[in-house]
Amino acid sequence: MNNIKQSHIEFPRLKQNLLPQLPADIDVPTYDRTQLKAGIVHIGVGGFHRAHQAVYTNELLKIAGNEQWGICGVGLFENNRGLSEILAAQDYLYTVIVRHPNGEIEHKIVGSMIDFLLAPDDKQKVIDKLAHPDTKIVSLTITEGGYNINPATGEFNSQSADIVHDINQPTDPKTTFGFLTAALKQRKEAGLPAFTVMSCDNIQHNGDMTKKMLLAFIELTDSELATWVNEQVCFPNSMVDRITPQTTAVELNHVEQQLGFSDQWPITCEPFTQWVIEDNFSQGCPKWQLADEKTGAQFVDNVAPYEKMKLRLLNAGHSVLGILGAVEGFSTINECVQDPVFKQFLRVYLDKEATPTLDEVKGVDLEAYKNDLIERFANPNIKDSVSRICSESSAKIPKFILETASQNLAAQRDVRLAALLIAAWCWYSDRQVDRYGQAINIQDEMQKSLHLNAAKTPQDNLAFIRQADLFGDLINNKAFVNAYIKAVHHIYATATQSGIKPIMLNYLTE
Ligand code: CS2
Repeated sequence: MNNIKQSHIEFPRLKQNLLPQLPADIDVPTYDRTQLKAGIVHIGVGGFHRAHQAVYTNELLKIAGNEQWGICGVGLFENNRGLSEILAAQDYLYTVIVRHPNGEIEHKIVGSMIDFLLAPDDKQKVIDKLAHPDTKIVSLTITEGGYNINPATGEFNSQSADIVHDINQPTDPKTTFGFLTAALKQRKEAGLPAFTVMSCDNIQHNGDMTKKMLLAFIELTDSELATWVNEQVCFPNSMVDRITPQTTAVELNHVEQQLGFSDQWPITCEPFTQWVIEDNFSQGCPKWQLADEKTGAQFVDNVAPYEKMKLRLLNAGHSVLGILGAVEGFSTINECVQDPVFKQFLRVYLDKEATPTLDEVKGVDLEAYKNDLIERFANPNIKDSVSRICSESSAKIPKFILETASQNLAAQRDVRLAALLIAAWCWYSDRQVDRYGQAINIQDEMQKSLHLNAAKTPQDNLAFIRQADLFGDLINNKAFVNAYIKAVHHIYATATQSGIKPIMLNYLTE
């Protein structure tokens, strides 16, 4: 949450004892929160978790007998301090503002979170919480970049500074893997059963991937523990979906003006929500499917086709709009998709490049899914920023776009639109401005190297895609290289004068 103006409070603060006084049309927790135990510890409490898993859990807790499934949030970084203080001041309650395309708004106070620990304050306390007998599930939204995967090889990156630190100082961890390992070791030594590690990040096979990364980390120091983890810890795969823009001052003001109280970190999100999970838990799991028959989670044997569909249509679609939109000077995703050229380009990308790589998804009509997706992107009341979508592109593009492109190349199918997207990413990493010369605020762990490599273009046309840690051996693929060089020429020749739309249009009519 950036740039939120802290208001000078005249409004009563959201707190447990305020709930009985709230207007009847606000959906409030009806269960006794004092009875909840933290069966779930969640690492990475961002907007998405609070609009998704915490909401499903909130609905579940309304059904008697589920008191063991409260959530304790964990923030690993100093920059989670603001959130930690806000949640503590609000008895861990917060408001979810669901905005429909027709302007209708629903308000919900979520009560499933009952505690929050900030790791920099007391790391052992976090380890003890994870190792507590009540903790049955440790869930993660640590972003695509949080898994320490080398995007080109798919292997664990054991060289990163924080990982090296955690290997050398296992009782003073910094990374998720360090904390999980310390806690699992403690559980093993205490004779306690393992918890489930449930990734809720946008990564294909997110459970399998988490298992692979965690085991690779533990193997570096304790192969006996690795064997125990391999045998005892379950890592369900899951597909998660709900568009949740960053909170801005608009939402704080909305709560004050419309609801009459102060919530210093409400969440806004779209009405659509989906969660498909494998039923694979070390110590049972909440019956999230019972939460609400309309929006309950779906437990399935194989999540892979759902994940692939979502990553390659929704997340890739976001990246297509976001990167090209950033060059064009758009600031929100709905603005992008309301532009007919962008909308058509997106649809052609989804139909011609993404869809041929998808497997059949039981019970899902892909045409309807894509139509709905475009409507979701166009929701004028969800002002999802282009900068949120473009943030950490170096972790997203390999997963959202390049895996699809590689599959298309192997099958000798077209990759022109993906190549244009990568060329646009190169141009904006190089120039760091939009077509009008307005600075683009790029947030990316790899920003420096992206810029340095991109800036060698157009003298060295291929410098950007020569970054093997992002693009693997794509540089050796003639069909991709040809499409990419062509796209680079177009963008570098005309983006500043006439923007990217004429080029996109050209690609659609060619
Ligand atoms: C977005 C996702 O980060 C991104 O680029 O595509 O955050 C997306 O909004 C969510 O996955 C929606 O479920």
